[in-house]
Amino acid sequence: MIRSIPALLALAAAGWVAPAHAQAPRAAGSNPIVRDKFTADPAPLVVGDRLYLYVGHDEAQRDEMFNMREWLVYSTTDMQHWTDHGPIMNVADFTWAKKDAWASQAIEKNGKFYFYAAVEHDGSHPGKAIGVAVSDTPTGPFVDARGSALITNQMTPKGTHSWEDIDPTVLTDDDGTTWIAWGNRQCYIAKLKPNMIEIDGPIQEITPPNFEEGPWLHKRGGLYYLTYASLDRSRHRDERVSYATAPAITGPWTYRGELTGSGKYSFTIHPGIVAFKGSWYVFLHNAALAIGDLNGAIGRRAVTVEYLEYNADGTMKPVTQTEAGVSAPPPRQPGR
Ligand code: FUB
Repeated sequence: MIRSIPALLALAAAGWVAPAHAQAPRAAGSNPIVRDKFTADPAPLVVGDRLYLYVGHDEAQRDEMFNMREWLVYSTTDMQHWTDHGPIMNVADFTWAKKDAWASQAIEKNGKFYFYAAVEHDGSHPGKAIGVAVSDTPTGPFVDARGSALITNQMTPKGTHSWEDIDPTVLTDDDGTTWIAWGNRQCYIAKLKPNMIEIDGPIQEITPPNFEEGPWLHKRGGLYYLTYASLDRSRHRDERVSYATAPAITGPWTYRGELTGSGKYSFTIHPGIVAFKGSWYVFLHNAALAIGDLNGAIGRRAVTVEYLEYNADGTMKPVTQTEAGVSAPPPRQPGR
C-alpha cells in the first residue's frame, strides 16, 4: 500500500496517475480515461497539437436507465494525461429541448467550433432531435446557434420510432462541404450549408447492415468510413461496432464487418475515430467503472481508447477493449 505523498509523487513522476478515489495507481493512458465521473459517447476533435474529447455525463442513480444533462470536455497532448475542462453545455441551454444530453460531435470550421448534439425535443416537435451550438474555442462556452433544432423527428417521416434522430457525426470533405450523418435503426446523411446551422438539400437514408446507432464518419487516404454501433439481434444481446467504407461520401457504401465486440457490462457502445500525432485511435465506452457504491450500468458508462490499425487494403484491424488502453507505445502505422 502507498502511504506517503512523496511515494505518490515518485509514482506520478514515473508516469503513473492516481485519481483521488482510485483504489490503486494505474498506468497513464490506461482505461477508462475518466475515473471520477461516468462518461459516454466519446467524440474526439484534434485542434493543433491538442486532442479534445467531448463526452456525455452519465448521472444515472441506482436502476435509472439514462440521466444525462450536460456534456463535458477533456483534452490531452500526449494521450496519457488528460485535462478536465468541465461542462461545455447543459441540455437546458437548448431552450426548446426538455432532456437527454445524448451523443455529440464538435467540428472546427471557419475559425469557429460547432457542436452537434442529440436531445429530446419539447412537445412542439415530439421525439429526439439534433441541436447545433457554436463557440470561439473548443472548450466553450457553446451557445445554441439557431434557437431551434437543426433536425427533428418530423424531418425523417419514414422512421419507425421517436428516437431515430440521434447521434450526429460531421465530416468536412476535401471540397469544403460539411456533411452530417445520424440515426438510430435508420442512418441518414445530409449536406450542411456553409453556415453550418442549416441542412442543404435532401436527407438521404444510408442504413448499413445491423445499424443501431452512433455513426462516426472519417476519411483516410481516398477512403470514407462509416463506423457505427451495430446489433445483430439474432446473435447478440449487446451492441458491437461495425463499419462500411465508400469511395465517396455519397457512397456506394460497402459493409466491412465488425470492428469490435461489445463493451464490458454495457448494452451500448459508441465509436469515435481520429488520427493524432501519427497514430490512429478509436474511442469507445463500456460499463466497467465503479465509483463508490455505484457500478457501471446502462446509464453509467466510461469512455476508453485503443490504438486503431489498418490493413493494406484500407480495412481496419479488429479492436479489443483493454484496461491497458494506450499506456503502451503505439504500434507502427505505415501509410497513415
Ligand atoms: O448515451 C445515450 C445514447 O446511448 C447515445 O445517444 C447512443 O449512442 C447510446 O450510446
